[in-house]
Amino acid sequence: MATPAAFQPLNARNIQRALSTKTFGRTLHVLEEVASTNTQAAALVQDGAPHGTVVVAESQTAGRGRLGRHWHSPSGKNLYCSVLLRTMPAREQQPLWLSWIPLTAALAVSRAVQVLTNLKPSVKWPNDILIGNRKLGGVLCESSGVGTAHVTVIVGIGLNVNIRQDEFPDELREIATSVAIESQRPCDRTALLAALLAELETRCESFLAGNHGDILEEYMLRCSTIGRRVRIELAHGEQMEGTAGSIRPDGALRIIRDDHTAVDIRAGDVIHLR
Ligand code: BT5
Repeated sequence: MATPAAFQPLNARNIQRALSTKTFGRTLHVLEEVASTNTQAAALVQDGAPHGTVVVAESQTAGRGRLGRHWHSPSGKNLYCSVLLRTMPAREQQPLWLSWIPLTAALAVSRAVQVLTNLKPSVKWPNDILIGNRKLGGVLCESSGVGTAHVTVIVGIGLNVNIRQDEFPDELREIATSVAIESQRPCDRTALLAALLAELETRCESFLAGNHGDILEEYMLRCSTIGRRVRIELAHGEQMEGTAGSIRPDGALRIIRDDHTAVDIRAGDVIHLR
């Protein structure tokens, strides 16, 4: 009997057949094991890889989160991929786009999961994908050449697809989830990757066409941080508590503190308190 799609290994031919994109994934590297798809994509930048190149791996031995944190990347279960962005808006729009790319990627991932399942993941500012309070996926963007004519951004996406709860290590079991756990059925990773690339490409094009407001509006609607009591952990160990008010046009999170002053946060970890 044929193996159901959900359990088939990823391969370039099947992924490319499933693609509906113009550019994203048309140059595609599918690897069995890699240290980090972001590191692999960075090496391809040096070789002149085109805009929309995708690296996807069955497993990562040194998958990374932000600030050098570890990303749990067991083989054959989930999606670990990196998308190379080279097409940038005009110089003066670039800082805005660079701050919106991670948020846009989180939005694309959550929308792709919704398209293929009965689930509606939220985004936690800036770039976590959640179901309830559990983490379904995360985004790590790494840029180079900022301020020059050759800016590149690697959008790294980790998404838990078919991993079971008992397969997570102890430290993640209570805080992480997967598409299969939530929808109670396995999910076809090839179809999910193709949907994700389509959602990401559409939003990147939309931003570059000047429709920045549409992405902000969509993000606000999907963001479970808005209206929540939150603690922000800033660099250097500083902390702040307040209520998340809104997302600013530049992608910052506006916090209203208990003394009613507003602070815009551009980088930090957010903890949803209640
Ligand atoms: C992220 O970092 O959420 C970004 C993760 C990006 C991973 C992708 S995989 C493809 C590409 N190549 C890479 O090397 N990386 C990218 P951060 O917000 O810092 O969250 C990291 C934290 O999430 C960890 O400290 C754990 O608490 C938790 N975590 C680790 N692995 C997880 C997993 N598989 N599912 C859910 N949570 C996880």
